[in-house]
Amino acid sequence: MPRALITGITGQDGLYLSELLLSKGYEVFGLVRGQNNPKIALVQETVPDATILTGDLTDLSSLVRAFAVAQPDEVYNLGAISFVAYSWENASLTSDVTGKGVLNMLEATRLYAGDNLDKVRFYQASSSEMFGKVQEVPQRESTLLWPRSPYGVAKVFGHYMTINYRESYGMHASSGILFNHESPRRGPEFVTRKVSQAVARIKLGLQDTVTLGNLDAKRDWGFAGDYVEAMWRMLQQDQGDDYVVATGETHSIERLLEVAFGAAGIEDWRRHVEQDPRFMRPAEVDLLIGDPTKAKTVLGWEPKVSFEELVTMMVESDLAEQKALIR
Ligand code: NAP
Ligand code: F7E
Repeated sequence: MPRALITGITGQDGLYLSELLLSKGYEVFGLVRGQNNPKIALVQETVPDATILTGDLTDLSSLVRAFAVAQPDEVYNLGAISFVAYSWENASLTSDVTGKGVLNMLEATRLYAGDNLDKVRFYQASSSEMFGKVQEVPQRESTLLWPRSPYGVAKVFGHYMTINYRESYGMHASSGILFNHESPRRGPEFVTRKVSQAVARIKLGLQDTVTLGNLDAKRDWGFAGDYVEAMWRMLQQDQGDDYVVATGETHSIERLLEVAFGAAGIEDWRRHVEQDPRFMRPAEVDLLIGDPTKAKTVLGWEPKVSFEELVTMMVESDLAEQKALIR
């Protein structure tokens, strides 16, 4: 039975990846931070067969202990402070967790493997935010990185550190440059879920408007359930490498609003949307669109859920959740 250690198991991707690996017969260990993390219950309910270990990405000794217990064949480093807007207000913490946390995980992996680095494979959750002020359209593995937020800068550090461990020590280390991926499990602070939750509540008469920031930004949005499959496929290759994982389509926030309100049968979305500079960012990433050719040709990976299906899935899930809350 292969063994996997996942950081960030309480997050959106951690839950989908745990489900995928358990369905493939893996023994799954998930790192959870804090002395009484409220999301432990969610993990236990969603993936009861996963084993929870305590640790924090900023505490190397806790990671070394987690490796000793999990004895992993595969390591998926998904843990991060992942909300871009928050990263300006907490730049140092974001650098420690999202940036230096990757170095801690790579070191813990190297210490665990000792002279036998072949025994473990490493996945780093890199991000399209690294492209920031994009230097090429669409963005691919070779596109120059130009991050626009402390989060993006921290991810660039983790990305290059992963490549450096591959080149310095011959570690089987892969960096998945994933474009935005969403689901009903997406945190409510991110724009897709903020919109799907608001649409559900507006439809049910629980609120009248939603307040957003920049409606012109464009993102390449896919379904998180599809994207964790690409992570796993990267670690099944003979060599570690870097891969862009994206749909190859881009949509504006305005288009997101049109599709989300439309899914609830509300045609005139503009009547329900307000804007507030509070939700604008000091430096915006205007356009992201990925070229997933390498993932398709090398990994045999393709997204299955379309943008419209994804948004409809999220609105329907939030409608069911909100209805259950008012019952
Ligand atoms: P998420 O839902 O925000 O989950 C982040 C996870 O990191 C949570 O489990 C969180 O634990 C954990 N974490 C935060 N600080 C930690 C610390 N100090 N030590 C250990 N764990 C810590 O993020 P996601 O959407 O699943 O994304 C997974 C990874 O992919 C992240 O690294 C993210 O930056 C990256 N990524 C995401 C996307 C996307 O569109 N979703 C795209 C590209 C890359 P708590 O529950 O305790 O906070
Ligand atoms: O913003 C605009 C905002 O917060 C998307 C993370 O998973 O994907 C995610 O980062 C866009 C931006 O995601 C609101 O300005 C407008 O242009 O949903 P988001 P993100 O910043 O793209 C990348 C790939 C990651 O790696 C990250 O971890 O939407 N926007 N109005 C808004 N965004 C939010 N959150 N809230 C608004 O009210």
